[in-house]
Amino acid sequence: MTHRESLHKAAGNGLIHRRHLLGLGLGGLGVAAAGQVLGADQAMAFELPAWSRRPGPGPSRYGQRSPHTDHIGRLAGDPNPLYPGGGASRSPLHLLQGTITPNSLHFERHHAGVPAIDPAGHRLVINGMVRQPLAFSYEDLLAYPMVSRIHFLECSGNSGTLLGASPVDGTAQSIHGLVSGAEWTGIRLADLLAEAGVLEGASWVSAVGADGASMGRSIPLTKILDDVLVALYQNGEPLRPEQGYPMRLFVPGWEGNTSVKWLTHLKLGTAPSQFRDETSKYTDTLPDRSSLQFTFPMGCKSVITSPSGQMALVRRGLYQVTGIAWSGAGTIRRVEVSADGGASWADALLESHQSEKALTRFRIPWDWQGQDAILLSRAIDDRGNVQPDRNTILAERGNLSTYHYHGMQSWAVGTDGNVRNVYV
Ligand SMILES: Nc1nc2c(c(=O)[nH]1)N[C@H]1C(S)=C(S)[C@@H](COP(=O)(O)O)O[C@H]1N2
Ligand SMILES: [Mo]
Repeated sequence: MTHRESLHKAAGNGLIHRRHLLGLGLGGLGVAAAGQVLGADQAMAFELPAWSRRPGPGPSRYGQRSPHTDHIGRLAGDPNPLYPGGGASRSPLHLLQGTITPNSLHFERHHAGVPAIDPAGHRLVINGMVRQPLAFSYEDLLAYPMVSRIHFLECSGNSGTLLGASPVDGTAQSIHGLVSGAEWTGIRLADLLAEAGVLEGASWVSAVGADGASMGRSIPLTKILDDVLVALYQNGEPLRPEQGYPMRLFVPGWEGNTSVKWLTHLKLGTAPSQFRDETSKYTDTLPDRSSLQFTFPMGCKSVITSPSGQMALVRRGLYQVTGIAWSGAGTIRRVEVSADGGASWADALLESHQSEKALTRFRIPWDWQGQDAILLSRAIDDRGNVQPDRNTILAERGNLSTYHYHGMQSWAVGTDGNVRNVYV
């Protein structure tokens, strides 16, 4: 056993203990770090680049990113003339760090495109089983007290391709990019309902959007009173039109479809409305052909975003294996990583703040010396939920449905350094 292995091995095939990310440094590991050691003469030769020699442009009204980062974008499917405005775009998970998705890169899912809503002409109506039906303008809502919460949003169609018979040659973005994280600010719907006065016996709230799809979803009143928001702001600025401007329902931890955008109507009743989006869509066909309806909380899940599908490791040495984890049931407590296809596991460092129904960033150092490897991650939440492997999901649910996949992702690293999606 080499010095390196005996001191720092956390699990098989090169995983290094996460303590080396906690201020103890990676310097003593004897593996090549990425930086270049400067000789005295090179330091002398350092010259001021052109941009340091003169002032640049002054302040601007609305910020733009560096032109050197404009390869970072959402990945949209091709438009379908039979489905105008329909479709999705995916967040570039493999090019982001941290846990907050910039608004311009938040994933999108629209059933009839983005409506051009003038807030002056928009109303939110609350009626049905309430003492006094109410209508709110955007201005009315801005007068209410608001709360801010950091949460993930995930489409239940995310990662569904992993239920397919053979692994697609995809990226973290193309396979898993229908999840994003943001700080959502808005009014607790419980406060608005208290004003309308919920009548005895009401148990469901039906929410409808003002888009061309009139998308609707029914949500149990217990969840609404627990933590649902009428969100008006995202990461500190008014919602983007793609995310539901001027207002959307935000249902923490539950399948993205329930967070109805461009929210215009909330009706209280005693039963779900059986909208199209909760009958023909977003139900799971089970092996016996029965339909499982209302799978609300998103499962405990993680994905390694780097190294990930279609990346290439270009040098031997030290890599940071990093990714995101989340659970619709609670808070991520632990993420384990394997580099040998699940034979051995090491705890990753949870480097970000951990909170309820929010993305958590994990990281672990890995020494790659040109060997074959299969990288996997496994999330565990504070309710004891453990992310299952793909075979367990298939055994339990079959693959007649492509919604609600939260099994593990395995990335194979070849001796040539190429990374690809595989099944183990
Ligand atoms: N009114 C309306 N709300 C909607 C949708 C829609 O098409 N119309 N799409 C839903 C789906 S399927 C998802 S996953 C989320 C996506 O939210 P985002 O586009 O802000 O990421 O919004 C949901 N709310
Ligand atoms: Mo969705």
